[in-house]
Amino acid sequence: MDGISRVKRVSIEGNIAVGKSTFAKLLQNAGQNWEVTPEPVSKWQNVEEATSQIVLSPQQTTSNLLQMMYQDPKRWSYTFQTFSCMSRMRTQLQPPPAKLMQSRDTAVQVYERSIYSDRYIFALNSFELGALNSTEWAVYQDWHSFLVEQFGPKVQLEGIIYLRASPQVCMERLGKRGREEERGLQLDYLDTLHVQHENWLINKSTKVHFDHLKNLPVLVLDAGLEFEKDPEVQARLIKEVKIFFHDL
Ligand code: UDP
Ligand code: D5M
Ligand code: MG
Repeated sequence: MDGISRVKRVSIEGNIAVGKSTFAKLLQNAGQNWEVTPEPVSKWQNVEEATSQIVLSPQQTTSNLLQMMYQDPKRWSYTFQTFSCMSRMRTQLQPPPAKLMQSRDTAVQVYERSIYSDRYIFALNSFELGALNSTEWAVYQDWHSFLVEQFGPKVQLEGIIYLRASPQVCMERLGKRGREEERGLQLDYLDTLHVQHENWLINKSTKVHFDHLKNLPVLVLDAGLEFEKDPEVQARLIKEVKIFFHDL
């Protein structure tokens, strides 16, 4: 096996503000044989910078697509889904760093969310809530399937870590984080996203369209525990992840 195909790919999934980025940092500091790629939220907050479009005048404002989507979901959800999925696609197509390819032990590239949660959590949820209409949903699914099929093994995952907590806990953490664009988010919205995660990763009732996703190992971690400041809880969670990686 060559270096690239020996590196396993795993995504961290979970509701908004459950603690994915916090956990990703802990994981990054806990081992040499994995590399964690955070979610590119800043790109969605400044589209011109992310797409290298030159800002022509100081008066010209930058486009915060995350904010636009939350302020006017029907107008901007489709645009947001195209941009977030493209940015995740780019991330998942990057070759792993040399240190992982040279590693003799199990090496793992870890992503914060994936092109699969984009579709089976957010885009699906947006369609069910009416923010994507049936034409937009059909077009989205068509190009999403086409891209995943074209890129094949390059964008496949070998496992998923699901950080699971109640929507109430996520709501508290969301408030604590205080991201400006998310100020108007209601518990109801986190409830719907929670159900999407449960249907996809626990009940397996979400219809998925790619064979490799059907029997993907899922490690469920109790993120309802306060892990950010508790080294004992952290050690327990990291131990579970190490065993999961070892068995991939
Ligand atoms: N957080 C917390 N306790 C935890 C984990 C996270 O209070 O055990 C806080 C963290 O400091 C941040 C917020 O929850 O203010 C959201 O965390 P993060 O950005 O990691 O969540 P994500 O949206 O990436 O899942
Ligand atoms: O996720 C970052 C923020 O981006 C959060 O407000 C959810 C939103 N997000 C991420 N991906 C999508 C898609 N595909 N559609 C709609 N909204 C999305 P966080 O959980 O804070 O790391
Ligand atoms: Mg995050």
